[in-house]
Amino acid sequence: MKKAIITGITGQDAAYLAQLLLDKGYQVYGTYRRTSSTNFWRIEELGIDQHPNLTLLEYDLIDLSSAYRIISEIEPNEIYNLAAQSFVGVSFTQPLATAQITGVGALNLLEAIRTINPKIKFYQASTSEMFGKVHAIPQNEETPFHPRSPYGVAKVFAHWATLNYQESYGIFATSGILFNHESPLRGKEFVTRKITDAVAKFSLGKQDVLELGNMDAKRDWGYAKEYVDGMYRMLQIDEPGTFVLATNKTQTVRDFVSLAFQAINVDIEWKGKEENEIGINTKTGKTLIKVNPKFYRPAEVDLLIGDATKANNILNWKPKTTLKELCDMMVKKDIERNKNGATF
Ligand code: NDP
Ligand code: GDR
Repeated sequence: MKKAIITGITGQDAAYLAQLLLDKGYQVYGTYRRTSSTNFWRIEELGIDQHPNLTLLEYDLIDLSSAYRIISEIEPNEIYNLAAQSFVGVSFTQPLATAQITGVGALNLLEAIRTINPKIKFYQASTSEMFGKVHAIPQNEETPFHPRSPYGVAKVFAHWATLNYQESYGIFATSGILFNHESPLRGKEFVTRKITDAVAKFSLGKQDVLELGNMDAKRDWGYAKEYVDGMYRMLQIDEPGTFVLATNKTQTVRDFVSLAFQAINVDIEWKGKEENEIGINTKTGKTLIKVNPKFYRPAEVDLLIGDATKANNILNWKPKTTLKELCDMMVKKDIERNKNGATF
């Protein structure tokens, strides 16, 4: 039986990846950091929290000694490093913590692998945020990095550390440069879920106005469940490498809002510009969306659109779910949760 460690089991991707690996017969070790109220709602929703082959372990990415401990105790075949301080906005207010967790955290694991067993395969959760300022469209494995946030900077460090351990020590260390991927398990601080949760609340008469930041940002949004399958595939081939996963389509935040309201049969008309922009219900004339500059970031990533040709050719990976299908799925789930009084 293959053994895999997945860091960040309380997060979106780790929950889906754990489900996928359990289905494939793996023994899965999901790590979480100790907090006063650890929340396992995602693995509970997927119905895998009591799975006999899933073990949950305390582990903080910044604690090198714990990396040694878990790797020597478990002797895994594969490690998927999905834990991170992953919210770009927060990285501007907590840049040092982000550097430690998101950047050095990956190096801690690589260093433990190098000394304990260099045969362990390692997956690093890299990101399209590393591309940052637009230098090429669409972005692929050859596009230069120009990160625009402390989060992006920390991820570039972790990405190069991964490649460096691959080149220096022959470790099977792979970096997946994933573009935004969403799902009903997305955290509410991220814009898609913030929107679908608000739309659900509107439909139930629980919210009047939704405040957002930059409406013009363009993102390449895919479905998280399909992206974790890409991660798995990256560790099953003969050689380590770097792979972009993306849909090759891009939409603005404004487009996503319109799509989410369409899911409850409300059409939005947009008026004004930048901080004066509002979104109005075409039937009632009521203002549903306002811009609040408090959600703006000191530097923004304006446009992301990825080219996943390499992943398609080598991994036979292709995204299937459209943004409309994804958005409908998220709104539907949020309506159900809000009806049931769920807080997550
Ligand atoms: P989430 O924010 O949902 O999950 C992040 C996880 O990291 C949580 O389990 C969190 O724990 C954990 N974590 C945070 N700090 C620490 C720490 N110090 N020690 C141990 N664990 C910690 O992220 P996603 O599932 O969306 O993303 C998975 C990975 O992929 C992340 O590394 C992210 O940066 C990256 N990524 C994500 C993309 C996306 O669109 N989703 C795109 C590209 C890359 P807690 O619950 O306690 O906060
Ligand atoms: P991102 O995701 O920064 O791309 O990082 P997020 O959903 O936070 O922002 C996407 C875009 O929407 C704009 N925006 C808002 N964002 C949030 N969170 N809240 C708002 O109210 C709001 N209004 C507008 C943002 O400015 C931005 O342009 C995600 C994370 O999952 C990272 O970990 C991952 O690496 C990248 O995707 C790829």
